[in-house]
Amino acid sequence: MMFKSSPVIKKLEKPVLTYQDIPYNAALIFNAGVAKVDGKYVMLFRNDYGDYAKQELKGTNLGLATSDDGIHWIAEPQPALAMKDDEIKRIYDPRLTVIDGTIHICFAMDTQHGIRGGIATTKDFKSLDIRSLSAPDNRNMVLFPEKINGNYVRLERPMPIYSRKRQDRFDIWCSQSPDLRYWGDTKLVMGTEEVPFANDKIGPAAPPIKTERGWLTTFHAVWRDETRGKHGWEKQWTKIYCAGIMLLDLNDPSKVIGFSKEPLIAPELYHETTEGFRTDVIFPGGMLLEDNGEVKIYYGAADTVECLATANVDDLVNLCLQKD
Ligand code: BMA
Repeated sequence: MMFKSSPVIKKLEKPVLTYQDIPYNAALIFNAGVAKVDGKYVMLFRNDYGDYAKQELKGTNLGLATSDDGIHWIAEPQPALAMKDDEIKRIYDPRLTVIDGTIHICFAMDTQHGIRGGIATTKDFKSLDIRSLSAPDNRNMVLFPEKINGNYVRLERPMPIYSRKRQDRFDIWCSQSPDLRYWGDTKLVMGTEEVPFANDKIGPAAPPIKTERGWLTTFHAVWRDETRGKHGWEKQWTKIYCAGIMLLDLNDPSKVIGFSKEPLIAPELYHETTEGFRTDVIFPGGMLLEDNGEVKIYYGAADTVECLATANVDDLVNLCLQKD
């Protein structure tokens, strides 16, 4: 199966951040969350550290980088955050949402008893005030940037196994909370079977942005091909990750107004398809709407580097509304 990015997408030819830009031990720099705070861009990225040349990974921490233009990034001298104890193995794949001036971080947490989705607030990216941790297995949580009908809203991706015939048929769900702590009123947003470029699983990607026509948001979609052999460092990597785009109802974000039946971003460039830990992976975690209508989409590529693509907001909305 060959996938192509939508013509509305412009990719930067080179990644915006790689392990070579990091002043401490780093190997894979990817799946970052990005926000604009007081006019400055901040990026919280995942660092699987170890030795890139030897293809050895030793652990995961989160690093912070800042930028004046959203393109050129400077990493802080030390890692920002890590979490590990008898129960917690690591936290990873952060997504950032600013709500009423407060930075919220959604993250995945691997524990001895399963994968939990966490939501925290932070003032300085050095410590987290954890507001909720889901029951396992759940991850890819993203928060909407404002309360809707008085409640916080998140997209999430629980991982049912027994009830989905022991296959990865994981879907996108939506929950609400009055206080970020107690979550409920959970509704299905989109099932894997609805997405023509997914035969395995889907999940939320970057936190949504608001447009006049609805909440615009990316998702990741996984195509599995068991005939594919070695791609990247491991013996076998059979999955291809593309990004999709959808529009959700402003008043009830569990309702899909429309979505593109074709991928928005597909793996095509050398650092997306050929070089890296798990090639053919596009995994957006940050999406920003600029005043001139440009949308910046930050995505991890090949689970190895952090990249940027841009598109016009109206083009993205039109892709979702297109009838096929
Ligand atoms: C998912 C997560 C992501 C990763 C992706 C591709 O299940 O682990 O962190 O980018 O797989 O390996």
